[in-house]
Amino acid sequence: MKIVDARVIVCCPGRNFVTLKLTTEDGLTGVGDATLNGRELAVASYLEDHVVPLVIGRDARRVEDTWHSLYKGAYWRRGPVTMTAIAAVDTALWDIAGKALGVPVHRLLGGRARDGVLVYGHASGADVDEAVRAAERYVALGYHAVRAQAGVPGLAASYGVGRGDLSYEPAERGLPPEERWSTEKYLTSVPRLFARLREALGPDIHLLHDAHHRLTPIEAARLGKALEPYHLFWLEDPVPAELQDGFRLIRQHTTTPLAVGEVFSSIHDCQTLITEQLIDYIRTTVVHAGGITHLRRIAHLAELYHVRTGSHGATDLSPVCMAAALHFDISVHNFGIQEYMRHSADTDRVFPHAYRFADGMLDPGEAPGLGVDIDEALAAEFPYQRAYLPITRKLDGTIHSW
Ligand code: KDG
Ligand code: MG
Repeated sequence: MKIVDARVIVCCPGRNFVTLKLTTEDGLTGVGDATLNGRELAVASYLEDHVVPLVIGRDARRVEDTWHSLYKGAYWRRGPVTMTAIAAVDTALWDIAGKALGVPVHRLLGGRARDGVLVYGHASGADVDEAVRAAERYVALGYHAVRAQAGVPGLAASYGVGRGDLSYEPAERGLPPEERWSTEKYLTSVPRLFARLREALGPDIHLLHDAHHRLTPIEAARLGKALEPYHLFWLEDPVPAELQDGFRLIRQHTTTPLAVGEVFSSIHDCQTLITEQLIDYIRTTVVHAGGITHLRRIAHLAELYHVRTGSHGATDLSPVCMAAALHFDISVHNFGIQEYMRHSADTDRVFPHAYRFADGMLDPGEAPGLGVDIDEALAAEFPYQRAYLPITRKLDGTIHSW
């Protein structure tokens, strides 16, 4: 089953997406997400210039062999650009494998291990009142888990705070906007938000929060302790994870569960955090961590250490990634939760998909393959637009992690 065509499609139905589409000699097609927010064209070039010539003529059935050939064959290993490109090929091959056998991909991954995929939505507001109202809207929509972010008094813009609807999109057209940050103001405001949320929503709704890599370990420890009375499902990205020793310090101080990994691209990025049980949830996802093949390896390692999965699922991961994530989520034993930010109506039209939301859960469906496609004619109506994520500075002008 030779691959005879490989196309890289870049489109912007509200935000930029890069999609790889493979076609086999018998006319089967498979799609893979290759979107790396703010650096999209680097992955498109990696695929077009270096990977497409390698996959044409390969046997589409050799998923594992293709993964290792692209990983080991490049000599230069890991990194988000490389691993996103490999993920796109891997995802498309799993899609083809399912279609060739007439079964959904989750059947090839061991079948359904649960009834549905628990997801969390994004509630945010300019202040605590608005964020609480947004969380109540999610609960009314049937969500059992809600991530909450609120504007920090004294700061003009805050990470995770959207523009009044149910979605949040940080990438801005043109050059990156700059935001200001104060750790002191943030640490004072977050416990107030969660006190109000527990009061409003009661004890059963799962509450999550993303610190977005902005704290030092001792600051994160203070936040984790302050949030203990509100029993969060997780505190995400408390510190930048390059220095993983920081997590040991946080762990010594708080029982608030920790999640990390959306910027990781390889099992080697998570190995210490998992094997030393320094985290509770690993957030690597299909598109940025080498595809379904590599994500399963990470999940199987994590299973041995009581670490569960919680894949990244922001709007910059296309519906192709979301579909692949759901086949993984429903089949892997140590699944924890899946992030679910609803895509725009235009994005949903460009990427028709079989997955459906009901009662706080997503289901990947039973369509052969991944159950997702790209409407290329429609995609062509939404050409690429330069866009960047914001840059953050402290109040005195020093650059800080966004
Ligand atoms: O591209 C960056 C976003 O995906 C990221 O900021 C979203 O942190 C995020 C999350 O948890 O969804
Ligand atoms: Mg995050």
